[in-house]
Amino acid sequence: MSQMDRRNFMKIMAATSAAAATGLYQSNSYAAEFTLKYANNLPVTHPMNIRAREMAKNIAEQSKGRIDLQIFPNNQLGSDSDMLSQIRSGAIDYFTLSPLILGTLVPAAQISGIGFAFKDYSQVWAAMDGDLGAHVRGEIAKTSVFAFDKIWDNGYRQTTSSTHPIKTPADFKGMKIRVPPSPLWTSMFRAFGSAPASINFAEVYSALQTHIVEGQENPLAIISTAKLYEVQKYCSMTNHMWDGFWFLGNKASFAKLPKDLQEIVRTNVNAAGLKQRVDVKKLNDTLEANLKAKGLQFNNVDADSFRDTLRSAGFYADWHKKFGDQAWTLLEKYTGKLA
Ligand code: X2X
Repeated sequence: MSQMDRRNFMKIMAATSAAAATGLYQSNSYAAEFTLKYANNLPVTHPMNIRAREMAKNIAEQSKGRIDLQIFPNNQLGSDSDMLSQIRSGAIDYFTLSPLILGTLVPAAQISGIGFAFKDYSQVWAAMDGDLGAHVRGEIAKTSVFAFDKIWDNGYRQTTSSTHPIKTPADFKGMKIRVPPSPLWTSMFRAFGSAPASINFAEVYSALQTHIVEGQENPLAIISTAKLYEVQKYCSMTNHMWDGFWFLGNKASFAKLPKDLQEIVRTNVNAAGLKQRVDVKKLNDTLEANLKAKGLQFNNVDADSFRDTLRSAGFYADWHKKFGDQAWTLLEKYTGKLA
């Protein structure tokens, strides 16, 4: 090899392995007819990205290479707020987002995040695969984006802190806690008397590390894969809400695909979502011992006292009014009476 060739070769090798390490690299040796972008906010090791990579491979195979679904994990394309703008405009084709953050665009979508609403997963999937989910997808479809039928899982959310454990509702009083950008999240922690700060997930690790906030709340699979245990001391199993990820598509982009390719995408997104639900639940159910070994101190709480605090603060009554009787009845059809 000449000096020049060698330099180019090394450059290409470096670029290739850097791309592979970040999960950006897609091994298509030919140009696909449709190159589509799917972006998300989670680390490459989270089940969401593991199942997404498998899904992209299946889509490439089943479409005989006509679709190349490129994955941009870990906020590579920006924060959730940035990616929400990108999918609205069509700069990206697919995006997974919490129903509550989607609430900044579609307020009705937040209803699945009402505190202490779903007692267990049988209620969650009955509601989200049933009439409540259908209602929300109908509201989302009034915008430039749509949601695939099967919502992906995030899990029941737990509270971490660098200052003190949350044992009773009073421990939330005055706490500087990061919440994702969403009116419902802010309202819920105000009802607990906390001082919530809206911060995109992309900034959470550094916000905790630099003590801009004391704590945050997320399912164990995220506390683990995003290594939040490195900058937190306590983990309180508050289970204060279930959260998922709507798999969103840009309508105009999807409409450009021939019907057979639409069907391949739809089938694979929904199938991967069902597998991801199983993976996420398993991780959330088994990570406690692992995180304890990494130094997090765990405690359980009495959920009823937290629910009572929200009830006394008027949280359920306020949101019932905001969502309206029809939507609230759909929620309570699955959860039972909430207030
Ligand atoms: O922002 C969060 O905390 C996260 C990762 O759980 C969501 O996407 C809602």
